[in-house]
Amino acid sequence: MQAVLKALGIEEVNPGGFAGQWIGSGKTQLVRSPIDGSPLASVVNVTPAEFDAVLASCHGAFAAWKQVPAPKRGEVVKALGDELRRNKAALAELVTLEMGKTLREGLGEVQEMIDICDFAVGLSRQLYGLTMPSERRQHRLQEQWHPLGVVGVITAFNFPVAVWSWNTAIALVCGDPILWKPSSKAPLTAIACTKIAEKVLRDFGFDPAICSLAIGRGSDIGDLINTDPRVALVSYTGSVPGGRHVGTLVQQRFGRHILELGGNGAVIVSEQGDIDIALRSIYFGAIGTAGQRCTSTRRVIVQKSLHDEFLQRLLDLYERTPIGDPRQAGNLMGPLVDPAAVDTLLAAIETTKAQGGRILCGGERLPLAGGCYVTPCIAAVPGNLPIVQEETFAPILYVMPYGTLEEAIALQNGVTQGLSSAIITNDQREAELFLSAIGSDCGIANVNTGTSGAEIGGAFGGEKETGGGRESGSDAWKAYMRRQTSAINYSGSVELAQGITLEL
Ligand code: UN1
Repeated sequence: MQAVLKALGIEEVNPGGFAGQWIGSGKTQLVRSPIDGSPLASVVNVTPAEFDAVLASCHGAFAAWKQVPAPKRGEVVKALGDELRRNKAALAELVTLEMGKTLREGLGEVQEMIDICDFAVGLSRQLYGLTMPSERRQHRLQEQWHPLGVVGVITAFNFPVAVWSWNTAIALVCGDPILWKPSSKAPLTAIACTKIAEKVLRDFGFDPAICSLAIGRGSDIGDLINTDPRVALVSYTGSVPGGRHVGTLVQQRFGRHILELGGNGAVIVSEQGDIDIALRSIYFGAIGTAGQRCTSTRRVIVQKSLHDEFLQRLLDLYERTPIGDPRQAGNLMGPLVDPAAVDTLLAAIETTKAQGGRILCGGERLPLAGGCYVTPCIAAVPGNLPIVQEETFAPILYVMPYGTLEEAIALQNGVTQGLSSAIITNDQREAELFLSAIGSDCGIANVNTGTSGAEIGGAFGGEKETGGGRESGSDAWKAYMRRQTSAINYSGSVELAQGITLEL
């Protein structure tokens, strides 16, 4: 553990702000590992005045950064990717130590960071604008994409480094500086990443404040980000109530936001599907990251004819789940992030019972090594009970039966969130219906693979109360840039659009 902290530049006490230099004199918090409660290191939060210094330097860095040619900015992101490759094992282990996901998932998370850097390097030469035919003679109509400004990135504990990288790699090539406010539950990984970015920026001779950091509470530091017009775009990952708050504040000042809020992932298991594929996809989707992904599988909607057999096989898998220290390769499930998360799960189980659900397995506290361990839970429910509508950020999986595919799609869509969904079927008509305009209403709709584990190449995000934002690949970069449309007249005379004449 000490070797990992040392390799990533984490000291016993760490300032939580980076404004081109490290600052922090606010409240000190001791970060403990959910694996066994052992102390990792302390972080000193920034005060509101220090936050202002962070934002001022980040905003100041924009003036020069936006003038660097995009492919040159891409070279910086390429070096960032290389540095992440070098630090992959250490960073993954720190993710595991700090928030408890298994090491193999930690490695996957860092791989996502490397992948988005590679994507962004290519993107740095592909920030394409369009030219359109003008309706006027000897005119040209075009659009260009320009850097936007400071991107405030507010991240959650569950993907403590990948979500920063999706935003940062893209924002950097787009010419935007980044101000990161990580979850207070995962500040050490944020310090480690910022140190990596600092080194890369310094090596190139760029202002390291391009990748700034401000650790502090959402209610003070978060709101300073939300309300300050110097932050052009706020990219927020978190709960639905949190997103409603952020979105409202940012909208009041006509800032931009990308909201990545709650999910309620469902998998439809058709009798036309491969049951082994269904089991593996659902199992990983539900217990992976101990059910703490926004893309986690929370609901299984299974065809009546195979309901009982499917459930039995899933229960067998659940009961064999190796739970324990997430650094040990044999364990598939580590702890929840903190004791409060355990309490939330236990409360959801009681509510499920009270609302008529049946707990079929799991949902118990495991007294392992002083950590926040639970057994993963399956509940049989008749449909989307009120508790099923809620995103309980823990390993509780609701299984419900369906008759026709139309009923299954109605169940899948019958929640307020709209992030991720999947169908397991070998019937092309079923798959196409699920993907059609009258199919899944989610931002992610998969066929024969689970709800989580999205690749960075696609745009990531969802509809309804998930917030509508898109991050990561495809053309999500456009949210990080300012679009400018130009009409250019080379005719030597004035011609008005829409056929309007001007007699002088
Ligand atoms: C999240 O849970 O906030 O699709 C992000 C996935 C990951 C990202 C999840 N690539 O599960």
